[in-house]
Amino acid sequence: VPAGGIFGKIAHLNIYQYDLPVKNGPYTMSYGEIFSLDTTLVKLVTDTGVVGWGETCPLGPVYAEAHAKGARAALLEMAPGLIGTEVLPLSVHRQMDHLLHGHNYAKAAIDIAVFDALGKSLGLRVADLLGGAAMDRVPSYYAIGIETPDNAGRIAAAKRAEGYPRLQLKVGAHSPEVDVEVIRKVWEAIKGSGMRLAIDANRGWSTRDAMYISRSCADIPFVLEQPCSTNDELRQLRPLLHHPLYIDESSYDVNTVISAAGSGLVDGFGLKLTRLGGLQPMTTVRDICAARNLPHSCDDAWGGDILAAACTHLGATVRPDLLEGVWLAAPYIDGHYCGESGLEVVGGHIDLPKGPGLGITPDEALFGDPVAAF
Ligand code: 0XW
Ligand code: MG
Repeated sequence: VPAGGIFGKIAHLNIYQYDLPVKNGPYTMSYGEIFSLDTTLVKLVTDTGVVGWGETCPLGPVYAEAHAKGARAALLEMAPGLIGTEVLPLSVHRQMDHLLHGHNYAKAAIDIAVFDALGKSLGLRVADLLGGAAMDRVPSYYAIGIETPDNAGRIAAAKRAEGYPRLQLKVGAHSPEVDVEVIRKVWEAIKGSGMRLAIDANRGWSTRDAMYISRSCADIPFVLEQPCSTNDELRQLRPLLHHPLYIDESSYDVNTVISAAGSGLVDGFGLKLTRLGGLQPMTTVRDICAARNLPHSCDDAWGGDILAAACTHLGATVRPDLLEGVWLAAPYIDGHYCGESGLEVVGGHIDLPKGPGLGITPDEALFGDPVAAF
């Protein structure tokens, strides 16, 4: 047994900043467009010499209550107090909560690095640490941005041909009438294929708009994802909808998931790994959803190969009939900072990495000097 506890203690933490330009950008949603993302990477080294990597990458400063510089500030706040902590998820989460209240999206980067290091110490994949993989080829889904009706239909047909089992269509930037046209074009392209469809307004509609869309498209079997901003609006809206209701942005943490699931507010979730605080809390949410038979995705808002691997490992452990897919930013990113070990979506699915931990190896030289080292 290595010195310093069961699997060693955190000896060093390096924090890196790295830019992820959007391939053929911008990435568009109801509230705006994004041309490049600012990601933060954490390299954790244990006193036994094991290295774990974590990442957090807010989708710009508006998608959620999270932003890139805030992530790094939170990590700088916690890092000194984390040195010497046992490399065990609950020990590290309790120590992080002792050092800083909230800021799940920053804590998630440490959480992921701990699971990566622990898996490497044990020779186990992260999926095995989370209870075991139910699959080795994980379904993904593709998000179509804000597009004209014809363009959206064309992209939907292309993703159907690629083998994606599910599509998400971004709406909420056009008028509701044009959004209905876009939805109908996408449905025309995929109906009969067995592909599932989510319509995601990213909080962009009023209850009035959401009711109009659901009534106008009552014949199309999609799920309505985060149509409005608050759960109060969604409680008012829910009995008036012709479609299942999923929440994403307003599933802030484990508590709001428990309330939404327990009160029957939702039929499912679009879940974000870093918003919930990392693999440890998201595994709790996975099991709450299983207890209530609530389908959900296993995503993050953006991120490179480290977040892609973390979401895929978790996604592989979800009860297959409840998994809505693992969304990756990889199709919108040029290249991989993990080189050959980087994850790709092929035929609409992602191969679960085989190696211990996350099963990937970041090319540290790409990141330059750390913005901080402890
Ligand atoms: C489609 N996602 C998982 C990725 C985008 O960053 C936003 C998010 C969503 O569902 O809102
Ligand atoms: Mg969403």
